[in-house]
Amino acid sequence: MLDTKTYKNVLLAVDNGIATLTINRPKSLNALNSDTLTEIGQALDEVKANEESIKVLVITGAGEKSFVAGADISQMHNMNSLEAAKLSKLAHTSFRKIEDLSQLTIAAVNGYALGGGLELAASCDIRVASNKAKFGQPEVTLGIIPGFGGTQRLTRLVGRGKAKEMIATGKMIDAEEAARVGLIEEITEPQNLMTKVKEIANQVMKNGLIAVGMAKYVIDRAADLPLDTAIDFETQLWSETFSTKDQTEGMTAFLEKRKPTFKGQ
Ligand code: DAK
Repeated sequence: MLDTKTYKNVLLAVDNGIATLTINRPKSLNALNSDTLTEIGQALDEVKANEESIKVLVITGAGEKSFVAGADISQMHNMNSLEAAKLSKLAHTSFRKIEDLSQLTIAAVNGYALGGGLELAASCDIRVASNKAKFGQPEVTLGIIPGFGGTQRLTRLVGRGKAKEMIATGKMIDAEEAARVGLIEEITEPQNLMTKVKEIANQVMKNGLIAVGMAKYVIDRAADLPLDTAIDFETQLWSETFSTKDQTEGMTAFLEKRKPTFKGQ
C-alpha cells in the first residue's frame, strides 16, 4: 500500500490501485475552505506522481449527509475581491488538476453536492450517486454566481437550458432527476455506493490503462473542436496506441482466446 501524506481536511487512501480522496470536514458538511482546497491540490499531486500504483481516483465526502456543501460561506462572507480572486485561482488550479490526471476519476456522491461541491463532482470523469444525494448551484441565493467552473462544466454536462434553470433558481434536484438530465451516470442505495464505484473502477483497471487515459484525454480536449479537427486528433492518438505493448497484448490475447494481462506499457 502506498504511504501517503497526512492531511488535516482530507484523507487519501490507496488500496489495490484505487485511491480514495475523502473531503473530511463533516461538521461543516465538507464545505471547501482555502486550506481544504490547498490540500486537495496536494493530494492530487500525489495521485499524479504515483501513476504506477494508482490506477483510478475516487473522490467522496466524509459522513452520511454530504459530499461537499459548497465553498465555505463562513470564510467567504467577509472576503474582498482580491481575496475572492485568490480563492478562485486556488480552486481552479485544484479542479483542473483532476481533469489533467491520466487516471480515470469517479465522484462518489454520498449526499449534498452543492455549489463548489457540484463543481468538484463535475470535474470528475464519472459521477455515481446515492439515491439520497441532492445537487444544486445555490450561488445566486448568496448573491454570487458559480465561480469554480459551474457555469461551464455543468452546462457541458446537462445543456444550457437545464444549467440555466438550476443556476438561476438555485433549487436542488434529486438523484433521479440528476440521472435523467445526464448529470450522473449511476444511482445506488447509500450503503452500496462504494461497492458500485469500486465495481466500475475494477472494470476499468482490467483494461489497457494507457488507452483509457488517452480516450479520456481526447474526449475532453477535443470536445469543443470542430468535428474534422477532433477526428484528426482521435486518429493521431489511435495510431499512437499501436506503439504500446498493451495493444500487442490485447490483440494477441484475443487471437489466443485468453484474457489479456495489461502492464500499462
Ligand atoms: N459553508 C460553511 N458551513 C456550512 C456550509 C457551507 N457551504 N454548508 C453547511 N455548513 C455548516 C452549517 O453552517 C452548519 O454548521 P453549524 O451551525 O452546525 O456550526 C453545519 O454545516 C450543518 O449544516 P445545517 O445545519 O445547515 O444542515 P441542514 O441539514 O439544516 O442543511 C444544507 C443542509 C446543505 C441544505 C445547508 O447546510 C445549506 O444550505 N448549506 C449551504 C449550501 C450552499 O449555499 N452552498 C453553496 C455555497 S456557494 C468562488 C468561486 C466559487 C465559490 C465561491 C467562491 N470564487 C471565485 C472565489 C463557490 C460558492 C459556493 O459553493
